[in-house]
Amino acid sequence: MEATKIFTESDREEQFLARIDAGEIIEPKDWMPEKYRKQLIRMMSQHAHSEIVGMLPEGNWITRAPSLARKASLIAKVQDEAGHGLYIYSATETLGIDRQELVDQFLHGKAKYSSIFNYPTLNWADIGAIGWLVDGAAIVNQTALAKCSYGPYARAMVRICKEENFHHKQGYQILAIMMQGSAEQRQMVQDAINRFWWPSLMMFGPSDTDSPNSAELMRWKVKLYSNDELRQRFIDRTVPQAEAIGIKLPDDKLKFNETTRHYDWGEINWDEFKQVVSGNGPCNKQRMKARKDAEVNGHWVREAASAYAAKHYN
Ligand code: BYC
Repeated sequence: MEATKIFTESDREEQFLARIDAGEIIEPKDWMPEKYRKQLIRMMSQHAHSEIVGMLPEGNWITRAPSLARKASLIAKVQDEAGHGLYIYSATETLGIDRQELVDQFLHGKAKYSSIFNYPTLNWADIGAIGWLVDGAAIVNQTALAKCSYGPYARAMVRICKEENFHHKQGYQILAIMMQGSAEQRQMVQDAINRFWWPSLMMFGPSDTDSPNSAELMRWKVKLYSNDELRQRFIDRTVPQAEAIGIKLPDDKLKFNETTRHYDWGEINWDEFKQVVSGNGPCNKQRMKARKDAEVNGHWVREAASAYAAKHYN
């Protein structure tokens, strides 16, 4: 009788890496290293929290949008962000963690969210800047993630990217129209871009030499490109869009390099990035308070929904 082969942990890990190398997609019921599962939970939950917190700076302008049409499209965008958060929470739950646990980690400061949402939205052009720059950066990052090795995350990204493309276009359109308006309107746009350009570049994370998670995530094809590669891709596609509508990006070193065929650009203020990520950005406290208040104020809704589900669906 043939002996049954006992697979050790390292055999399984070798098989897993062979699957990754062959470009196979990992599904929730497949064997995966514990570190892969943990890294995905960290990264995906940070992404979900970012989508939810991202509703706050834009939600700030719903009551003050300059027309009914602008109000309707802004409401739709903010609602889309809620949907993105929920898809990604669901995708994260396939890794064997409960949504409430993820939310608790966030509310207790144990899970991060994107630095970009700790900046205030001071004028209407900021809504255009967020759509154009923040959603533009998100598209570059998430188009790559739509091909990542973990099936539920990759599939969530496909739909999210389609919606982000709408957001990107509505943001760019807001700015393009304002740039054809009065001197004051053009000044508002320039002011918004001056404030949002560098924080948008920070969305891609620390530079490659300072990114502790990248090597592992790239080995597992969760990340297909490094932080700096995606940042460069975003700059290369955004500069011509700025020029097309007469926006000046606030970087004197920004210049097309004929040899590399990419734009050269200046230096990110990494001290500012570290401050914002560690809780000391302009709006960190305000954002956390808003989310904590929402958790408390929404308690009765969750309780009522659970009671209804227990009565009708169990
Ligand atoms: N902000 O080793 P690294 C959106 C943290 S939502 C805060 O390079 P990794 C949208 C990082 O977590 C945008 N923290 O990390 C929504 C790590 O800390 P921990 C969110 C940051 O994971 C509404 C440490 O720094 N998108 O698009 O390899 C409206 C070291 O970094 C940031 C996603 O989350 C940051 N910017 O790479 C419109 C996409 N950067 O956890 C738009 C998915 C880094 O070790 N996530 N950190 O304590 C990713 O692609 C990657 O997680 C990142 C970071 C590129 C963000």
